[in-house]
Amino acid sequence: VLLCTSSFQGDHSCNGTQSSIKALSSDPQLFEDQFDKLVTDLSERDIVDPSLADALTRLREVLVYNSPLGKRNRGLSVIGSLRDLLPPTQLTQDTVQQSLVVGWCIEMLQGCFLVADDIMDGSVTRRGQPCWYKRDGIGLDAINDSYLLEASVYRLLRIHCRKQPYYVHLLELFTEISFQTELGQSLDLMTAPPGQIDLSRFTMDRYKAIVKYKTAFYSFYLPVAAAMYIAGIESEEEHNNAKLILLEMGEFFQIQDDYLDCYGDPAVTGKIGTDIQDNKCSWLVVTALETMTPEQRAELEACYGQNDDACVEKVKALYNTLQMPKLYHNYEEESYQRLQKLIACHAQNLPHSVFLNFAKKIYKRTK
Ligand code: GPP
Ligand code: MG
Ligand code: MG
Ligand code: MG
Repeated sequence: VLLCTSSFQGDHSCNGTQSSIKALSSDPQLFEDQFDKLVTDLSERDIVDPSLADALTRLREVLVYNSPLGKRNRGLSVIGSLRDLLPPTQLTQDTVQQSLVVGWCIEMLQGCFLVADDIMDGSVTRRGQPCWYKRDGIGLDAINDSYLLEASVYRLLRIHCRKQPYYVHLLELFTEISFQTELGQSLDLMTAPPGQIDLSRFTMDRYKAIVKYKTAFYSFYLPVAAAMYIAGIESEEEHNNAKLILLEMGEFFQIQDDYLDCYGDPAVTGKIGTDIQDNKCSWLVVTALETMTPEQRAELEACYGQNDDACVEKVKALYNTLQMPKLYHNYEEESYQRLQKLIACHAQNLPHSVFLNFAKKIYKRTK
């Protein structure tokens, strides 16, 4: 047995002095402050075998490169949602602490997915730096690093939450949503086989299935559902209401991601688009196909899915001719209105601010 896990002490909370100082900080600051401690938990706590030292150094590097540098919307929305769900008098320091940890678990799960996704998509940069697998000496060893990020999620949940009544709910939530995301990634990949261009595959129905599973569950339902369980809200009906709204938001978020893949500024998004080269079933290609002439379709057929700059430029020129930025902005406005209605009709007992705050962060985003 290499890992000595028998000495897990269960939950730990910070001491009184620290708590009262931290109570003055903003949530993003509290969240930031937590990270180093979690890296220490993951790489030092309860691991006594000195022969693991090199592997633990690697684990630390993987965590530091791949979890804290994103926008942190997912991670921060656990504590954000919890504050909307519980009155301040019912929110203890320990619960705040646990929700920050769960937020980092979501950021680490996201890191696990992104490290793997960048290999599968052949991407070059992420969050303004080389993709992890592109770093010198890393390559496909990044596959194991992606597993390390996933294992980190469950070790943190165990260390910090295992005595809590919601622990099993969180475990089931994280495992089920990971499975859904992996199914979505399968759909994404099999709809984009390299070198096999078949535009008839790119339907809006297939598109919606891909994005619901690969993005919406883990990015939107997961953080809010986690906060609901922490707040003691277990009712299936309440969860289904939240899911309905959050999956709609997630669909919009991935449509934005697809739009930014082509039209975003890599200096702002931190990543260089690959969807055209990768033959992806992107919102742009699906929507463009709905309006183009047979001649334009033939041109697209000849250029899409080619790893060739001139071909990519031809596809982009076609998108411009078809006024894709205008179609996208119309869609964004419509989607925003639809979402406001969904919130009004389906939020029911849940505070609308849970959803409105999330919506505020994503509409009109540029990164
Ligand atoms: C986003 O797709 C979806 C994911 C990152 C989920 C990956 C899931 C796995 C199980 C690995 P994307 O490729 O459009 O994202 P990006 O544009 O950020 O590369
Ligand atoms: Mg990708
Ligand atoms: Mg992908
Ligand atoms: Mg993308």
